[in-house]
Amino acid sequence: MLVHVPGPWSPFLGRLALKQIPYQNPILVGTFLLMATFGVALIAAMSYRRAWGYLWREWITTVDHKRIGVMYCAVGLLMFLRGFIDAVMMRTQQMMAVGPKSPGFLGALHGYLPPYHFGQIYSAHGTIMILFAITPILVGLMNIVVPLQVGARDMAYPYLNAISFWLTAAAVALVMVSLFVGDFSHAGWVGLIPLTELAYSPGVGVDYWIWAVQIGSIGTTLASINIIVTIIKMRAPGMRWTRLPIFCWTALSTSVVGLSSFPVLTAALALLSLDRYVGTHFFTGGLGGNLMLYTDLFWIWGHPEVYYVVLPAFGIMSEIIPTFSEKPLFGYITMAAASVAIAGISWSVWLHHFFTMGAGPGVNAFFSVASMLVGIPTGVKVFNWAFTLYKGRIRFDVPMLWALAALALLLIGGAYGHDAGHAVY
Ligand SMILES: [Cu+2]
Repeated sequence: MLVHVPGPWSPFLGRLALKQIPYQNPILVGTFLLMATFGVALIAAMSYRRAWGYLWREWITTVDHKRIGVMYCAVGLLMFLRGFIDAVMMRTQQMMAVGPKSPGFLGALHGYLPPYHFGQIYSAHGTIMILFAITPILVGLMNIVVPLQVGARDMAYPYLNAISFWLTAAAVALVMVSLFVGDFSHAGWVGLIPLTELAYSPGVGVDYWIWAVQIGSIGTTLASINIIVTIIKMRAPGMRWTRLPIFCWTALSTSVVGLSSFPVLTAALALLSLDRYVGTHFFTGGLGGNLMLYTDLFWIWGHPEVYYVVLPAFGIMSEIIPTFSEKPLFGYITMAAASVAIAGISWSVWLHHFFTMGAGPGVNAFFSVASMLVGIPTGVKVFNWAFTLYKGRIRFDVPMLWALAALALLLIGGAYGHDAGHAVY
């Protein structure tokens, strides 16, 4: 475990000191050596192929929506790998640690990860998978597809699009740096309050988490603005709302959700930063602070974020199922309306993430009923997909198999009482 004693402050490095580098942890040192070797090899290969100029001109400085989309997907996939490794580490730890059925691994009663390290992996896994894997992959896909589907040359604001991507990339870089300098938050991906307060987490981990999430969510807010304006203003002549491709309907709904919810997260994290850096008491227990205020603000973003990641996925299904059934989509209007309805209802359900926190029976009842309501537009979608399949000439190609599996998963998840989005939470 790293011991956090604030060291002397210097103008250039701040409080950064050698002891922030976890050289006593063999897992992190091993990971660092592996990544450093890979990095050096990559730099050498790039130099040998004289690819730096090409990389700079064609990718790093590009404002082309397809290239930015590809880079979003690449970053998302890379972080998906990182999140996957985190998951494997958590599961192997649970396998090896002592429990009712396991006597402990090779005499090590508590597995191979110290609790503090496990907490970081657990928090990094959640943060990465939701904010830096699924979200960038879907934003990347919308970037590639939306301008093509509405018949625009590019996004409405190509330069802003590049800024959105590089903000996300910077946030990802912060998360990766936290592996080797200092540490990452151990307070879960939701930033459990009051664990994220300075008194309980005096180290730099929570600060890494705040800054990474803050920068990344500003990038996603800007991306949402871009997609909304592109769909509203850049449609080809003659493309009325009833002719908008169905994926664009979900992209539009999801971006409205993103634009209206990410700023709440930005505000919540800004208040948390004030608590940590300035000594305010927005979320601390005493001195007038309120723990539930943070939880409310976080989930006012957190729940709509569920739909931010599931609506474009619904859009993908709505494109694949008609294509591989060789029939037009059944119930286009209701499908578009269902996307908008899901986006709307996503606003009134956030409290179902903390029913036991003591909001009172009336409030809990309201949020239970509102949560059930999401089932109606989602059910409309499932029936529309089913009727699209009905009497279609179905081709079981790979995309169709994935779409059908997603449909099955949606039904099973619904039967168990989880709505589509919460299956991934
Ligand atoms: Cu929820």
